[in-house]
Amino acid sequence: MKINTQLQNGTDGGPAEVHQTVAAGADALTTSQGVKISDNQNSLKAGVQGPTLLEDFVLRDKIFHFDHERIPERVVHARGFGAHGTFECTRDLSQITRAAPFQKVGKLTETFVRFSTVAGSKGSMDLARDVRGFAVKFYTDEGNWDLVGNNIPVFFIQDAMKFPDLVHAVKPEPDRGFPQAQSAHDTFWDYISLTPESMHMVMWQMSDRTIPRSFRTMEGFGVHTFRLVNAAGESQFVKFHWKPRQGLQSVLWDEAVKINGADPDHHRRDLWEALTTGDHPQWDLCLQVFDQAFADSFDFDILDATKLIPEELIPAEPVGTLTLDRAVDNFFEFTEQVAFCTQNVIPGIDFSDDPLLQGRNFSYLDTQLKRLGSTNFTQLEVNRPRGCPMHNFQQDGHMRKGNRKGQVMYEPNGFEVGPREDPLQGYVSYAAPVEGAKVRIRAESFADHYSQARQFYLSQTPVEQTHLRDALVFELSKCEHTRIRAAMVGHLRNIDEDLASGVASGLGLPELPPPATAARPTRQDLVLSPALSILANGPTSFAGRVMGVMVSNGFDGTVLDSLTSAITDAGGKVKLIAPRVTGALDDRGDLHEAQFSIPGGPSVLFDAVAVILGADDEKTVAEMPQAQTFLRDAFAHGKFIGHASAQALFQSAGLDTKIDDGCFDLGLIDDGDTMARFISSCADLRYWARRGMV
Ligand code: HDD
Repeated sequence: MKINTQLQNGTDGGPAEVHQTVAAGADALTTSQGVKISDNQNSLKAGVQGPTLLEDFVLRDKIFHFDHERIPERVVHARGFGAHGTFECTRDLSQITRAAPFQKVGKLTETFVRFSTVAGSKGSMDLARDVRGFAVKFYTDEGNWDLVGNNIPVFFIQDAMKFPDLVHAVKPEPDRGFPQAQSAHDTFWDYISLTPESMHMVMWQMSDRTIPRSFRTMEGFGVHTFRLVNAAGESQFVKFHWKPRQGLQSVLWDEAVKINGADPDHHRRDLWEALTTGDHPQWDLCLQVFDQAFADSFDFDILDATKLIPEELIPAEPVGTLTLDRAVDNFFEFTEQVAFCTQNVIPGIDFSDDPLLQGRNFSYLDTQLKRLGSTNFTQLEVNRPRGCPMHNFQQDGHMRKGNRKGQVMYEPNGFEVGPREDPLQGYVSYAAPVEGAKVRIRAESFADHYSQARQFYLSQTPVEQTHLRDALVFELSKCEHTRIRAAMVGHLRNIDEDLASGVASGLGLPELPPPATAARPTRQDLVLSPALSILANGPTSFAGRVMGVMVSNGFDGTVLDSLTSAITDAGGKVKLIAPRVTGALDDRGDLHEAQFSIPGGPSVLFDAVAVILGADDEKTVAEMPQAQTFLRDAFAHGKFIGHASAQALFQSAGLDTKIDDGCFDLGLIDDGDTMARFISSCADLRYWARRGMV
C-alpha cells in the first residue's frame, strides 16, 4: 500500500500538521457508512476559528464509536491473556467416554486458552499474588467444550452460594476503592477467618503457586469432579489436570513485587514472545479416572471442591497434549470477547453434583450477557462452534446476523424445513439417580476443613514451607485489625503447630491464640504427596528460560558468543542489557544491540544473569546504582550468576567477598568446563544454598 505523507498548513497558513493521503492502490479512509473522508485531522467549523458544526457527521461518527468502545470487564478474572492452540489426543479413550477429542490417537482439536488473575481489574499487574485462571475452549466436532479451571486444584468455598461474598471480600474495599489486586487486606482475611472450609485453598494461595514465573510454567486443574460417559451410557468420574512440559516454576515474592514495577505485563509479554518466536508451550492433559466404589471409599467427598485426590492415590494419566501455537491478532476480538461457560459440555462429558459446579453453571452464561450485551455472543468468531455446524431456530436479538431465511422459524414444522433432534447422537444427560427432600444443608462429608491443608503444607519442601509462612506473615501484617490476625493463627494451629507459631512470631503476637473450633479433628495420618510441590516438579533444563547478560563497551566478545551458543543449545534465550539500549561494542569492535538499558532491565526479569563488562566502561557501570541493584538482587534471589571482568561491580555492590558456588567466572572459559557447569546449574534455577536453604 502506498501512502503520501505531506506536511500541510491550515488555510490561514496555520501550524503545519501531518496529512497522510491516499495514493494509487491504497484504501481510502471512510466513515462507518463507507463515505470517503477527505480530512481526518480537522473538524468542520463555522469560520477558521469558529465553533465546530453539529452537521459534521465525520467527526460525530468517529467520536460516537470511540465513546462506546469499552465493555464491562469480567466481574472476576478481568485481567487475562489468550492464545490459540491445538489439542492432540495421545490416548484413545473411546471405552470410557464418547467425547469427540478423545476418540482416536492423533485426533486434533482446535482450542482457545485464556489465562487470568482473579482479583485485579483489567489494568492491574501480572505478578499480583493471586490464583491464575486456566480456561480452555475446545472447538470439538460435537460442539464447544469449555474446561474453565485454575492453576490450583481446590477452591475457597464448597457452595456457589458463597461466591459473591468471597469475591466482595477480596476485591477493593467498597468505601475506599482499594487495595487493587491484593488479598492482603482486612476484608479478605476477615472473611477467610470466618470460612474454615477455605483453609486448604489458603495453603495453596500462600504458596508460590500464586506467583508463577510464567503462564507457561504453571499447572491447570478442572478442580471439580466431572463425569465421563461412554457410548453405552456408562459413567465414571474424572478430574482434569494440565501439566506443563516446561516444568513448574515460580518467582520469589521480592521478585514479584519488583517485576510489577519493572514490567507489569511480564506474563503476557513472556507468552507473546514465546508464541511469536516459535517456542510453543505445551501441557499434557492428565486424567484421574475413578468409579463410585473409589468415591465411596475415599477419605473425603469427591463432590467437595476444597479437596483433591492425591496423585499418589490415583495417578494422573496423560491422554493428550495442548500446544499453544498462535498469538491472537486482535486482543479485544479474541481475549476480551471470549465467553467461557462451565455448562458448555459435549456428549461424553457431564457434570457431577458438586454444588460449586452447579452454581457456576448458572453464573457463566448470565455474566456473558451482561458483559457482551447480547445473547448473540455465540456468533462471534471466538465463541462459535468451529469443529461442527450450529443449526437451530434462534433468531433476532441485538446484533444478530445470519438468521435462517424463509417463512419457517420454529420446530416441529410441517414444511420439512430446518434441523431436527437427533436422539442417537444428541446430548443425553447421564441418568444419575436423585433422591431426597429439598434442603439447604451442607453434607456431613464436607466437614473436614484442615486435614488436606495439613497434607499440602507438609508435602512442601522446607524452602516452600518458609515461603508459605512468610506470605502469611506479609498478608496478615497488612490487616489493621489484630483480631483477624489472631483468628487466622487459630486456624493455622489446626493445620500445623510449627506453621502457626512461626506466623504468630512473624506477626509479633504476644501469645498463641487458641486453635479455631473445628467440626472434625485434623487427621495426622494422610500420606505426603510430592506431586504438590513446585520445586519437586521443576524443569530439567534451561529451555524456555531467559539469561539476562549485562555488557558494556570493550567486553569480551568471545565469552558472549560462547555463552549465547550454550544457552541457545539448551533451548533458552539471551537478552542483553547495556548502559544504553543502542548496545555495546565488544573487544573486536562489533556492536551488540541491547534489548534493555541498565535502568530498564533489572535482574528480576531474568531466570539467570551474567555480567560481562569491558575495560572501557567497567568503572562507570560499577558506579551505576541500577547496575549494583541488578547484581545485588540477582544474588539475593539465589540466581546463578556468570561473570567476566566484573570485579569492580561485585565490589561496588558489596558482593566481592561473598562470591559462592552459584557464581561462575566465565573468564575461565578456556577450560570449557566452567561454561558447561554454569549452564547445567542454571537448569536448577536457583542456588538455594545461598539463601540458607538447601
Ligand atoms: Fe469462575 C470467570 C475459574 C468458581 C463465576 N472463573 C472465571 C474464569 C475462570 C474461572 C478461569 C475466567 C474465564 C475467562 O478467562 O474468561 N471459577 C473458576 C474456578 C472456580 C470458579 C476454577 C472454582 C472451582 N466462578 C466460580 C463460582 C462462580 C464463578 C463459584 C459463581 C457462582 N467465574 C464466574 C463468573 C466469571 C468467572 C462471574 C466472570 C467472567 C466470566 O465468568 O466469564 O461467571
